[in-house]
Amino acid sequence: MGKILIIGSGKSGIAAYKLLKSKGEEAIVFDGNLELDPQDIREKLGDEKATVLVGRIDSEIEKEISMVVLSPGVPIDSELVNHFREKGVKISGEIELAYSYEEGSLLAVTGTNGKTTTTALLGKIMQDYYEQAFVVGNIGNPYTSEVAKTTKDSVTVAEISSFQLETVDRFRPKVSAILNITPDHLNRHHTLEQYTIEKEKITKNQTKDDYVVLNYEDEVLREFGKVTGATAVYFSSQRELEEGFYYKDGAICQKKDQIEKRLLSIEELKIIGMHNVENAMAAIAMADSFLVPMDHILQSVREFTAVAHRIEYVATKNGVMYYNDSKGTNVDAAIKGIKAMTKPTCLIGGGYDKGAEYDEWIEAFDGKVKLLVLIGQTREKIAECAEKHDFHDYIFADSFEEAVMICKDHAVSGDAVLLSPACASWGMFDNYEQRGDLFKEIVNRL
Ligand code: UMA
Repeated sequence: MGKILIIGSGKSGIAAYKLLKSKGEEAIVFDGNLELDPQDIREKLGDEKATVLVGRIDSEIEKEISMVVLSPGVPIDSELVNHFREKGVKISGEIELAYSYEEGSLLAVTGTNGKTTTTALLGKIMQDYYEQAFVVGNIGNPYTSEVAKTTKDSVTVAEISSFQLETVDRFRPKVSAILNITPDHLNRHHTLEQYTIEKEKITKNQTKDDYVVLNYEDEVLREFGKVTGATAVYFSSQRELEEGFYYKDGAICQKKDQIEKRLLSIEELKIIGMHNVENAMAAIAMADSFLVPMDHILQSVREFTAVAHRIEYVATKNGVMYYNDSKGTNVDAAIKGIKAMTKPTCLIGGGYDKGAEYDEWIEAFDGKVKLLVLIGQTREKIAECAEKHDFHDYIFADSFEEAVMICKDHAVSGDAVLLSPACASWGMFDNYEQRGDLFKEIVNRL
């Protein structure tokens, strides 16, 4: 066997290298960013002798490569990847690589929104009940960094993005979930149809012995449940189902063999908003399909608190409440952010352009947004869209710090300030966590 080329020296690439090395494989790390220093990367790899290439790959080295492992951020149709594909080199992804070493059971969550909260909640349920449970994937902890510790009795809960699903091959979760599908990442997947195909790949190798938890209120997913190879389990926030999990009269209910059970009142939840009721139902349905006893599941659900950067309360300054929803990286997520607000709100929006349309977000303002402060690459595009919807109370800020200060100056006691940008952070930040952390830091300094 030749050498394995890992593309990308971020979190996933580093973890993939360490895993391969521990398994006695010969790996090389490549990163396309010319500004990176190979020595810094070797340090992160913890291997002074590692072959690290930045910017280009020598033809001598190229000849030895028998497989390429992509980091999630690397598009499968990029020039470099196409080049290797044309040469007949096997292309895989970091998730698929990790899965090839999985010894225990895997549960996997995808969807446009809610996947981090659902994964964290399901992870807590599993960690409370089983001796060994890992929480990995898009949530920020690469699967390759944990998989070597798995055993036949361990349980792994993975958050899987559409990027990561592009390269799955044998990946087969015992229980999967697709929470919802709304337009996101269209610059990478090009069309909503292609994005949907990527999401549905989470069930690619599942059989009727496996389960897929689906949102009944998403028409595409409702139909998908009829054709998928896995056993479909539905949840709904809108109606009573003949079988499955649903919200009714202030409670999460389950119907099985025509018998309805009221599982818990939503007042017992520490996470707010109907979207979180959906996330809780999905996690409960997944754990139930995995045969965790319901009383254990519900105890963990009652204890679970919100994930950072998701409508996270930061502080109250001069009577103004500040909320960090930096994870509102697309229109649908940001709609949930603004919908959760009950006060006049100064809203910070804008960032990296993923090719989205902002109409539905502006419509969701619903008279609550007193000022929209726009930042980043998308600010003109959002302003044009706001004009179209007769919303004129916006302002441009040239820096993130300035945006927060403008909000501070305009908000009066009783108002709220919300960072929920409807855009990715790239271009101004490395990731949404960094954006949210800076927001919290500035607010706490006020
Ligand atoms: N790079 C190349 N060539 C390319 C593209 C990137 O060399 O064509 C290099 C970059 O120069 C950089 C490195 O690859 O040095 C970055 O790799 P990456 O973008 O895959 O980032 P990682 O640090 O490995 O983080 C990835 C996920 N990032 C993306 O999907 C963009 C993280 O999800 C995930 O937490 C991590 O793996 C865990 O394994 C973040 C994300 O934004 C949170 N996800 C998107 C989302 O949630 O919407 C999908």
